[in-house]
Amino acid sequence: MSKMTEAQAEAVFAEIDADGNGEIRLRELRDYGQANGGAVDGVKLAEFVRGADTDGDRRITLTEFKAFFV
Ligand SMILES: [Ca+2]
Ligand SMILES: [Ca+2]
Repeated sequence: MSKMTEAQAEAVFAEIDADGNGEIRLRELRDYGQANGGAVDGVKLAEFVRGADTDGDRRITLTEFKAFFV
C-alpha cells in the first residue's frame, strides 16, 4: 500500500471508524470494504489488522494506523 500524509491517514481512519470511538475493529473494516465495492476480502483485512495492531489488542488505534501508513 502507498504512503499517506498524516492528514490523509487521519481522514481515512475517521471514515473507517464508523462509531467514532477512536479504534478500528475488524467489523468496521469489513463494513468499510463492503461500502467501497467489497474489493477487499476478509483474509486481507485480518492480515492488515494483525500487521498494524502492534499492541495485539486486535483494534487499530489512530497511532497504530499512522505508524502503518504514514
Ligand atoms: Ca470504532
Ligand atoms: Ca492495537
